[in-house]
Amino acid sequence: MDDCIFCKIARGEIPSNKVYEDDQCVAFYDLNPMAKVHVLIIPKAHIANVLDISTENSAVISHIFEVIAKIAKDLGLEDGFRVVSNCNEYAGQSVFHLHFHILGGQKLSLTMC
Ligand code: DGP
Repeated sequence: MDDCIFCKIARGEIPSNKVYEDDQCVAFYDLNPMAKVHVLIIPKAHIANVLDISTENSAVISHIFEVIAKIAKDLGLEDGFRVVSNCNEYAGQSVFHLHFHILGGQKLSLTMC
């Protein structure tokens, strides 16, 4: 996807503050943090949002959750954190490349993300 911001981050064409990267996914700090720790994790392959997850592309989702567990431990979030994926207009999705917000580093209110 030529003009997708997160595809460009995945390809290294736009700089990001990365916390993790492998051949399938990349995780980086959110530009507009909603919590003391706010990391986004994305598949490198373009998937628009949760509605586009299918049998053909879902292997990366379980991989991403394994990586989320690693990142949470690496960043000291064992006391608790939240994983959120906004899907489409009503949820306020603003970047149409599947991403999971990892929010933590503090006690989270129920309204955060
Ligand atoms: P959502 O509303 O769920 O689509 O969240 C998109 C998030 O992406 C939002 O919290 C801000 C973040 N974001 C948008 N553009 C960039 C960028 O270029 N770099 C980084 N690091 N984050 C971005």
